[in-house]
Amino acid sequence: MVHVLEVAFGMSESMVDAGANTETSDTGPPRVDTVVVGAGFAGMYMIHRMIQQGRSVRCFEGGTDVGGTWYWNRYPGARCDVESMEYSYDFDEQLQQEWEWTEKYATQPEILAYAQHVADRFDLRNHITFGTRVESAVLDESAGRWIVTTDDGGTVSAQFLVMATGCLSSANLPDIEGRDAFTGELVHTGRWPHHEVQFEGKRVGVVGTGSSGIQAIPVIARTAEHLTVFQRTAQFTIPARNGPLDPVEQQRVKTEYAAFRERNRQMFAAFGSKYLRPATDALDTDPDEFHREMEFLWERGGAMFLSGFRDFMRSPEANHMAADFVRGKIAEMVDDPATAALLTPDGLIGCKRLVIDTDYYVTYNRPNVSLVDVSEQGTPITRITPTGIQAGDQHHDLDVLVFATGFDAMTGSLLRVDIRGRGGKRLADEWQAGPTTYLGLGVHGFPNLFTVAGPGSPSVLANMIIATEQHVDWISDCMAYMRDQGLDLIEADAESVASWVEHVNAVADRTIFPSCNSWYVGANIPGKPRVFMPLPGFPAYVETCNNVAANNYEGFVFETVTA
Ligand code: NA7
Repeated sequence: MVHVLEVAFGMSESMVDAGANTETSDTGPPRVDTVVVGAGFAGMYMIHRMIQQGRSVRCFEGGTDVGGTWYWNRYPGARCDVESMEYSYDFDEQLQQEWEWTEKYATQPEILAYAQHVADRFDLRNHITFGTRVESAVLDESAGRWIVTTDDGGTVSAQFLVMATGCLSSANLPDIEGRDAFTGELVHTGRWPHHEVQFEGKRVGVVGTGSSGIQAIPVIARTAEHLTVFQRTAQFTIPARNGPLDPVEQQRVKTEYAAFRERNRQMFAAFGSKYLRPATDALDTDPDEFHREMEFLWERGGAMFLSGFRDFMRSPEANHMAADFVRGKIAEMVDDPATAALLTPDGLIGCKRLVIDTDYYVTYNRPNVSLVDVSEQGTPITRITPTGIQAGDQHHDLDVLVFATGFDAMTGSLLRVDIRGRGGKRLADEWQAGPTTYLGLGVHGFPNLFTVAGPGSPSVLANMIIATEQHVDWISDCMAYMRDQGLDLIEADAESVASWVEHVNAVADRTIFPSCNSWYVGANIPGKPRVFMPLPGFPAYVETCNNVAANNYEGFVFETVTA
């Protein structure tokens, strides 16, 4: 079926079977109820819900398989920082009972295998056109439909357009002079090739020390002849303490999976309820007691490190206490004091997304690893040469160059599609000063466009699978409501958008998050407007979404299209 679609799009835009359950048309492009962009975890579940509702759905995916983030980020050491028993779908009890995870934190290949299993189990592939990107989506206002055009020249008309394009999917490959002239192998962690990249006997350079670099560096160091890490900003990372998943623990969770999920949904970031302990404020804690607790948290490891005290994410003073503790640990772990000093971050901890690692800092004790400071105070990279990197006066000879330089987060992939709503207005223009949404789900002027994990929703500040499931359920329920009520179009009201943006800022301003130069505020992309994009606090957000739905989708406006 998919093959028919791809071929037919190239030949004629009408009278084609655009895949499972698709309407045909003799006057225009093939019609479906819903177009989904992206076949990561969000898109896959969206397809499933559409099938359940008996709707025709067509998903376009740039990759050759499902998995999204876990399809693209196949770099060595890639691993989730949410524990396996929590980083999985909870919409199907049988699915969560039958899947067996092997490690506390799952590797990329295991998560990808899980995504593939879900695609097969729920028969999703028939509805996905792989290797095809959506280039534009233009609203036909009179018909109330989205005309979606793909990079193979195909066009499809849809009532609903669901952007499941991912928050960390538009790779940021810095435009450094000479980049394309490098004669060795040049790769980006977020676009890792499908062939095996060889490090053995090679001089490897890694640019970037965010989560991707920190995961890849210890693994590459094991085989590379020499590894040079180019660090612009030091990053805080906490030991993951990963290991095999205890089968008894896995079984115990499965005996009460629904309740376990529910407890996690009540957590700030929708994960980690099993680590909940009565928390106090660091500023009110006796210094010895504080230190004991910090040692405990460090030994436990993992992303819940900063939940140990209630004021870490609210009070800069308390946060500094946590940051100083970790700075002390770095000094203990790294043998060479100069290297330790370079690896020690200034400022607040957790303000940029906290990284969790396996053997990161101690990797710098290896004789085949060196660290180069490419910050303004050090020797910034001036250009890439055919044989390496020029930083300050020094040329570093390299055979393989790994860019672990992150993503144009949250809006990058959305805006890569030329989306035009009412009056032909472009989403990219409307968002020039920063993204504005209602609930992170709808945009004024763009009826029947839904963004899954869009800016203004918890998204990257929550367990992503759970956050996207909540969005997909909300969107699907909304579509069902519209069908029941005979409504064709839904659009976020301009005032609701304005007050939602204010709300997101107010909530974020009660935390330390907006204060540093992170990808949460778009600071990693030159020229990107500085706006804090995600909304902290999953449970309160879900309650708001539920109330909006219960109040007949308050803040949205509905319309009926008369033919
Ligand atoms: P991040 O966290 O955005 O990290 C990117 C890293 O690349 C960071 O250290 C950057 O330094 C560095 N960078 C970016 N551009 C350059 C240039 N031009 N020169 C030198 N260094 C550069 O991306 P990740 O992929 O590691 O992680 C993203 C998320 O994915 C992560 O938070 C997890 O949620 C999973 P900077 O700090 O900007 O100075």
